[in-house]
Amino acid sequence: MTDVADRATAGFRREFGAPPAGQWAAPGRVNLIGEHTDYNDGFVLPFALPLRTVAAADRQEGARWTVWSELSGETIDFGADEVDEPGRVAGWGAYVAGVVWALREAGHDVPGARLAITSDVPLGAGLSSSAALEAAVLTALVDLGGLDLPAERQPRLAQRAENHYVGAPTGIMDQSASIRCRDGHALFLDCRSEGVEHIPFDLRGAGLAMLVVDSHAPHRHADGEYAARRKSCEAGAERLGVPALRDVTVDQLDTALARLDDPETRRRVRHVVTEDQRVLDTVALLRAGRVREIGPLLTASHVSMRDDFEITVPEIDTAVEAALAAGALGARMTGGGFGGCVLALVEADAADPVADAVTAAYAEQGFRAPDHLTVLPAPGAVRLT
Ligand code: GAF
Repeated sequence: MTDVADRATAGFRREFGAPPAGQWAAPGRVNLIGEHTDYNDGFVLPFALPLRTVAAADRQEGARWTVWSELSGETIDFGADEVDEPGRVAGWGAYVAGVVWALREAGHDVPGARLAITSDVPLGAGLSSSAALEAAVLTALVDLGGLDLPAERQPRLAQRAENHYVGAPTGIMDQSASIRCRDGHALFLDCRSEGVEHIPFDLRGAGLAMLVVDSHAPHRHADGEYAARRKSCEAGAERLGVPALRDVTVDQLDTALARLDDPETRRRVRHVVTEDQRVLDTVALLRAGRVREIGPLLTASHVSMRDDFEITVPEIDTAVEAALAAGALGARMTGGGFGGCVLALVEADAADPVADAVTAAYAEQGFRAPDHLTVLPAPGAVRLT
């Protein structure tokens, strides 16, 4: 198959009979650590994948947007009327229309445009294909229209598209990762201030590799469960009298837990508070160049997601256990949960044996065979041509 960017340009030419004015690429992500902390105003540490969504685009007259998607094979067309009424553009088109809507809502003079969209980011694997789509479209429209919207303000706008137009109550991590990540670095993001620090993450230099295993576990009620976790966290913060769970430190945790009478809320709070600390500890190790030592923090994060936040599924737990038993230095589910991918930090020469061990464990359990790839931190959204 040809390169994702070449396919976007070829698709644009075929659909619209002319070359595009440019191409904009935005990556999917994995989250190294810091799960379900973003909407609690906490800390996250994602990095961008070398898998990208590309928008080849050009301006067109008037407030009209015409969009071809390689994946669906459809071309959709909508104007300002449809955009201004959330719900009128559905399916994948809602992510595109949502970005136009959020820009217009924020007072930007959004240029009409024709776009051709291609992607290497697998759908439904928990690798942020939706944020990659939003970010590719957003950066294309910002550049085409010469809009005054610096990169640091773009994630909030893309998140608004997802929350209010698409209707998914997600935090700000995925859009920030797709837009703000840097090659060779993980993105340490404070989700309250939106301040970032680019943390060098030199896996190769440390003789290590990051294995990403796609569990292929069907997403079971993921949307409703995500919203339920978010509600529990908000209820916990309210009961504790803090603006968000970010405001509870690990030193205060026992006292805080003693004030909560609902055992489920206690578990949710414990996950978020300890997870924030694990992000800070991981960042401290990476800053000191002690990459190999982050393994136990990754595994502790997984245990917390499994036992306290209760967002893992048997396929995911099997992958983590098999990877650890085969010698991974640490392993955890990445992303929102109820399926998706597992990260395993491994010695560079152990990636294949660990992947084989996971595949064998899946066969033994009768699960559909997993896919895997090894990844290095890639750049965030960028104009290609
Ligand atoms: C999903 C959401 F989109 C993110 O905002 C984040 O909450 C994540 O789940 C869990 O850490 O990817």
